[in-house]
Amino acid sequence: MSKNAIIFGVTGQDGSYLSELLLDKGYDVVGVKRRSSTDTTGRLSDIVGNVRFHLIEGDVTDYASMSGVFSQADDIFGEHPQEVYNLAAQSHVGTSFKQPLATWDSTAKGVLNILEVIKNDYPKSRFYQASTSEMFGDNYHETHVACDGPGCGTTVRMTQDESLPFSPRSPYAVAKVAAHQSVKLYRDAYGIFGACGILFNHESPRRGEHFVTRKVTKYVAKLHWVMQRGEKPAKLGLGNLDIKRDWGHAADYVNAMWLMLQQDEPDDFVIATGETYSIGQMCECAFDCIGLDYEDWVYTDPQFLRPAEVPHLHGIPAKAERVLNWKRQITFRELIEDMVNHDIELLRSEYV
Ligand code: NAP
Ligand code: F7E
Repeated sequence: MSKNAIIFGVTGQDGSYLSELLLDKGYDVVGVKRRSSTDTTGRLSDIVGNVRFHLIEGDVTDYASMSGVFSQADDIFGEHPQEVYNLAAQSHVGTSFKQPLATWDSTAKGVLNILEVIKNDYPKSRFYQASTSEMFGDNYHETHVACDGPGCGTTVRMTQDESLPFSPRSPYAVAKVAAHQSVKLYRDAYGIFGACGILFNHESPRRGEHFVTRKVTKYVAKLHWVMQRGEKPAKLGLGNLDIKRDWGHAADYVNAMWLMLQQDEPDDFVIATGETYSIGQMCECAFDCIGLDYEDWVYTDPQFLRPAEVPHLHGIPAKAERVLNWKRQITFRELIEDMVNHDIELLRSEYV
């Protein structure tokens, strides 16, 4: 039997990787993009034109629009949508402090709009919700572990898994908790197949340019070319360099989304690498790709500090490894090298 899926947020980083994954698996895909005055399909350039990929317009903040998307997908597939992936959100944490209501509308209310359409008219459609490690906020499990080295004793490991209560630290995270709990409620109350992936940070060469990894790899790429001309660029302003994140590759993470909708029962899963690095260590890795020391090029700019922070993320993906048989394939160093090399190539025509 042929498979089909709707993807909300198809123009984003994850939407593009997930579309490619599903098309490779033989799915018919309806990708939903919101109306825009400029073209937002840059990340989809490899698949626009594929006869099994159908791009339609819709805005998750509008119930009528969601209802219309499902009807259109019905017509395109010739049957009810089998799988529905919701990746749509205002996903920048820093921006959510400046636009809390717009963030709420797309990130929380948008999910309820889709859940209501499923509950009312498409109860057999399986639903994936893009939950986030940001929901844990400043909460973590503490474990004392032996550390290497003479006289070292023990060290405290701070980690997050599915059993940890949420403690959101931004308007974005508050909206994501509301969405996450709504999916759980619709699962328990109405029997909807709703699964939430609690994904830790994942990046790629397609990452938005205002997230910290891409901001750094773009700067490193520029530095690479400008130095070859014997010029010296301005330094890079960043926020807090001591914050720690668990960074994986988006291509690995969309596979986990798909696996969650192939299970017999819906459930929630932490998807992470099990490693954590500070922003400073990430910079070190990126600048290392071109043989430079980041401390010579980076300074702290207060405009990038947030009113509240999530200081330490370190996910334990044991449940996903056990139940989904999922494991990340791409290491942290490979991820950062992939991004730096991509950004160097992107700038080549400007400098050569
Ligand atoms: P992204 O690149 O920012 O993509 C977000 C997508 O949502 C874009 O396609 C955007 O459309 C769309 N969108 C925003 N508001 C919308 C609306 N009102 N109606 C319809 N579409 C709307 O994010 P991502 O990194 O791919 O992440 C995908 C999802 O996973 C998001 O929900 C994010 O919050 C969540 N998440 C991400 C990470 C991560 O580290 N990447 C980790 C955990 C969870 P435009 O192109 O028009 O802006
Ligand atoms: O920040 C710090 C910043 O914006 C990472 C989203 O995909 O992952 C992402 O959220 C850390 C933060 O991602 C700068 O304060 C320092 O502590 O790259 P980011 P994020 O906030 O972790 C989660 C899992 C999601 O769900 C979100 O959708 O880096 N930081 N200096 C900086 N961050 C930015 N953006 N820019 C700086 O200059």
